Amino acid sequence: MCDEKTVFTTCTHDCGGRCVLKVHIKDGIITRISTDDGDEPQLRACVRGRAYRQRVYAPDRLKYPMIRCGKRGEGIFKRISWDEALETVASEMKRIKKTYGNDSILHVSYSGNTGTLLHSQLAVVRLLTMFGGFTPTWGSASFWGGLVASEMTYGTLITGHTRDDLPNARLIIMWGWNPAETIQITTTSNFLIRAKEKGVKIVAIDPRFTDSAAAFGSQWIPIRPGTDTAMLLAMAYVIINEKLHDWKFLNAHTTGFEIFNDYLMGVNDGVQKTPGWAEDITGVPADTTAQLAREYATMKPAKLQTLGAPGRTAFGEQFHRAAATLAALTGNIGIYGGEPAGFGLAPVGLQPLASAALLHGGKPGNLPEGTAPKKGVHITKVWDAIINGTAGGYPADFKMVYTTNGNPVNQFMNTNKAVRALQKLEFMVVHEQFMTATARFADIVLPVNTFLERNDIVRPWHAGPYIIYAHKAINSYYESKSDFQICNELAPRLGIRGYSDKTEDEWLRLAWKSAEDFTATKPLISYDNLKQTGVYKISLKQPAIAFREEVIDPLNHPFPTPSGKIEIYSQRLADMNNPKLPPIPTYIESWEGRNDRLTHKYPLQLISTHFKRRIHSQMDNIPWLRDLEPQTVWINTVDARQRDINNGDAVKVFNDRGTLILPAKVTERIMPGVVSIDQGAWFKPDENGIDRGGCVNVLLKDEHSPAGAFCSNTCLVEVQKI
Ligand SMILES: Nc1nc2c(c(=O)[nH]1)N[C@H]1C(S)=C(S)[C@@H](COP(=O)(O)OP(=O)(O)OC[C@H]3O[C@@H](n4cnc5c(=O)[nH]c(N)nc54)[C@H](O)[C@@H]3O)O[C@H]1N2
Ligand SMILES: Nc1nc2c(c(=O)[nH]1)N[C@H]1C(S)=C(S)[C@@H](COP(=O)(O)OP(=O)(O)OC[C@H]3O[C@@H](n4cnc5c(=O)[nH]c(N)nc54)[C@H](O)[C@@H]3O)O[C@H]1N2
Ligand SMILES: [Mo]
Repeated sequence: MCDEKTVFTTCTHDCGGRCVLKVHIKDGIITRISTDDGDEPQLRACVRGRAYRQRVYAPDRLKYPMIRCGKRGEGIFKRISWDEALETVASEMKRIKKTYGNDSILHVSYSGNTGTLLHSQLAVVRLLTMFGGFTPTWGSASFWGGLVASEMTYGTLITGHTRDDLPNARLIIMWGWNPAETIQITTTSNFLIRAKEKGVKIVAIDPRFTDSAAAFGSQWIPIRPGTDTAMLLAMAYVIINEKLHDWKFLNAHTTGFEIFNDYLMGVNDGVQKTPGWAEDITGVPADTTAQLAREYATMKPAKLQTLGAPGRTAFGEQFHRAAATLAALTGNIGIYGGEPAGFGLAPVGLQPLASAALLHGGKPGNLPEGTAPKKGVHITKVWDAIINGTAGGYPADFKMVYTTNGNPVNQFMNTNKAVRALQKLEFMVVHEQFMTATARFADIVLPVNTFLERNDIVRPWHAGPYIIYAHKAINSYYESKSDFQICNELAPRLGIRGYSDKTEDEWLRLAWKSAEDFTATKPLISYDNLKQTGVYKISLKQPAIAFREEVIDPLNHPFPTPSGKIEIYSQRLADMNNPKLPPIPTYIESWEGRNDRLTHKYPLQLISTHFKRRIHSQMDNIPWLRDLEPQTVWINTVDARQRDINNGDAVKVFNDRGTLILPAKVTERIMPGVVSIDQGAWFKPDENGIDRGGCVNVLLKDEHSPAGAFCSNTCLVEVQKI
């Protein structure tokens, strides 16, 4: 008798999408994965979700607990029992706690899985907290610049519209935004196509001619990385000079316009922020900037859409502050078809589920406002903190790292420094599905199941208006367990009582209840109903628009800032008294930018982008997806010719921090002076320490912006034919 069934679930990846996966199962084995073919808007899965069967059954998937027997980082392990593994972890943790104190345990996780119950850190954070404490990390690799800017400008992260509002715009600027590859709510591309079909003008501002520019765009404006703020300021200059700004809106809803205007006109620094001034910095012709400024001010309503890439730069928060200011200048806030150009959560309620998935363990109410919490290490400083400890000003001398849901050796910047840092540890434990670059440094590796092997509830980024119950489709692979199960079994061995008094189902029910208590979109579907139907689409009569009430009725609905208005000038920033975090949006010249003296040695700006065939480092090993597009370095024909490089040639990309070797993709889809490598390829150093896998983080500087943005688009390199 064969047993066939179809289970409805969804990826819990951190692409922000959440699509319907129909998992076809025969005798407990997945035979194929198909997707939503029901009513529009369908939640259709992308290539990664459709290929997930190859990940679950990959030959290199971890099956058993493992203990290191080679040198740290060498990757030589042997199989042990769960009992022995958990006993070893518990006794080492107790020893380290006793000898060095709880603070010496550094918890380094990230966003491998972004479900609700089992999201990233949560299971381990609970465990380590009940164990007496640990040192956490802070910051978001994704969009910290936008997060801080939204808090400072609008006083909230709820600064977005639902995607069904895209066709209501007359102009959409995709500013460093490539949703055709990076998803961020499954329906995004669908609504962009509808906008295009309606005749909406769609402009892409990006150093690369992206798939999104190709699919949706009417115009591509290439721009040098890290210089976007200059272009935004020049657009503001043109709008004000030509009296195209929305006076009524500015008077009613903003503070600090005059000070910003003085800066644009060069009252104190003698520099007028004209399109000509910006052209020197950005490489965008002055006429193009001026023309776009006029269009943005007059083709109302207009959307300036962005996520994180231009803000993942040396002074990334200035980009987001300037973008929000431009939206305010033109009155594109609180109206259908407009967009506040902020962090982007839509006002659909249910924020607790969304924020758990968004903030990687942080809470909106807890934002460190540009400064580190008392006891935490910024994600870009983890390696430095392990190497230098208290002598380097960090909260402790770290002896142990606990990693779940992350591959930081691969994904945090400066991989070669990571390799040096981790040698210093006394103990490291990693929960993983594969023997990643990070897991290779562990003493104990614990095998974890995938989202197809457990239940959860998930929803897309930006509070996208649907929720999916992710049903368990198959039993756990070999001896793998969920992070939650592992922690639950470790807890008593650590002397912790009451780690969990609930089943998985009871925890999920509780999470659902707390979301319901919070939500504005009452009444919600019941938990049991959600579990049964699988997909719950919140029906919106019209798009959800941030700041609707604030703009229509400002007296009764002030903006949640100290002044009650949109703060073009922020007193909170002024009070920080940091010249690199000025109170008005300001262009600040970047380190490792175009004018750095280092360009004599390393003349090319490197950006590191998110790739359609991976989710960060996940799925790099999947054959179907490797066939889709090879890992390459994009280089413009002009730069390639100067270096005698032909398409497909193996080239060396290098700087003082590291070297990698990849095939060159010689293309006019990237502007001259800039090269690009998709982040997430697996770090595979050869005997000389040269990375053969194409892991871009061997090149990147482990630095953050003054407010804490992850600067993965600020880097100088040279490329040579080998
Ligand atoms: N240079 C550069 N670096 C970047 C970026 C960039 O643009 N440029 N982007 C940054 C961004 S935005 C992000 S979000 C980060 C992502 O960084 P990470 O979250 O570290 O990346 P992933 O590869 O998605 O996931 C890490 C690991 O989680 C494991 N995993 C998956 N599910 C589970 C689970 O349920 N439990 C456990 N224990 N493990 C699981 C996977 O096997 C994978 O190895 O990378 C950042 N790094
Ligand atoms: N397929 C896939 N989708 C993903 C992910 C993934 O790994 N794979 N990761 C998810 C995660 S966690 C995140 S945070 C998001 C990231 O989403 P994004 O930040 O939107 O993605 P990126 O590819 O980093 O950047 C978008 C575009 O910005 C451009 N860009 C880079 N630097 C600059 C700059 O200085 N100025 C301007 N104007 N443009 C610039 C790049 O060329 C790229 O085309 O994607 C999510 N979606
Ligand atoms: Mo991210």
